[in-house]
Amino acid sequence: QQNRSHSVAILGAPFSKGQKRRGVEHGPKAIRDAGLVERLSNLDYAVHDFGDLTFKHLEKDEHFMHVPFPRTVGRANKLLSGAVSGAVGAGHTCIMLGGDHSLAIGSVEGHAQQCPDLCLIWVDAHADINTPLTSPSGNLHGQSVAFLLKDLQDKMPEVPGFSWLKPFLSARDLVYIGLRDVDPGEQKQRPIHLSFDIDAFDPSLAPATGTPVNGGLTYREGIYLTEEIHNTGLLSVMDVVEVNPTLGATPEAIEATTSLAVDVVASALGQTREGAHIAFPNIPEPK
Ligand code: HAR
Ligand code: MN
Ligand code: MN
Ligand code: MN
Repeated sequence: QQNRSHSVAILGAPFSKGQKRRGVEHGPKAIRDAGLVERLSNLDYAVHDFGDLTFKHLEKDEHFMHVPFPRTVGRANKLLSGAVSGAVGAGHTCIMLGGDHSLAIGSVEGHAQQCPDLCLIWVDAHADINTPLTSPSGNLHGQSVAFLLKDLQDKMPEVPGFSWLKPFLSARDLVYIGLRDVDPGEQKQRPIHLSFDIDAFDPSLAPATGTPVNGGLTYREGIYLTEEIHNTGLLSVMDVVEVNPTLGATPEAIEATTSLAVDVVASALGQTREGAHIAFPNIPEPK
């Protein structure tokens, strides 16, 4: 468990300009209100909540091709990158609460400043690997991976707002999910960046999100994934994105989504479904 830190940094990123539906900027507050800090403290982490970053909306920010808010998104990610780099550099495991998934650009880039050998696990209903030329929507949250990959460099135009970013990730550093049989000698001990889009779950479990797609992960599948990532001992940074508390049809739908977000973070940080971290001091005996 060599990469495991006992201190966790929480970074809120209330940002929604990587897509067109408002509300996902309330994700950090909604996930905190669902009890995240208490749950992680109960797992014996020293939890440092750094609060929310403050993002500027730039007044003059024309579309680039059909991509809206390129400079605003680029600048937000530059700011986030510095914050993630600082948190990882200070020795924390970092939990970034979005916000929309365009934020993974800055989160992964800041992580890579400290851990150039990181690998990226992308849990999502979507691949988010469109370029501005292939994107059907123009939305940058569907393009995050394309900004990171060296392999796509000659397919990427220069997007205003992103001149600070040089692609650094190889396609072989990225998995979407699914490895099932790896020999011990094939395993690489690398810091893991887990980018978790809540819409990977089935909409019946995570309804409060902007682009739900039927046929998603079950609770068991999603939590199994985060449990296994915890068991590697290599989790370094985790993004939780696309929780939109204004999109639930009922308070129950919103609560289901936010408490699921807390569950995936707690599980990635070692909470077991058996409740092994809550010891029962002594089992009462009948008189
Ligand atoms: N593939 C579509 C696009 O690029 C939809 C992307 C959508 N949404 C996200 N990202 N939540 O995972 O516009
Ligand atoms: Mn996504
Ligand atoms: Mn998605
Ligand atoms: Mn553990």
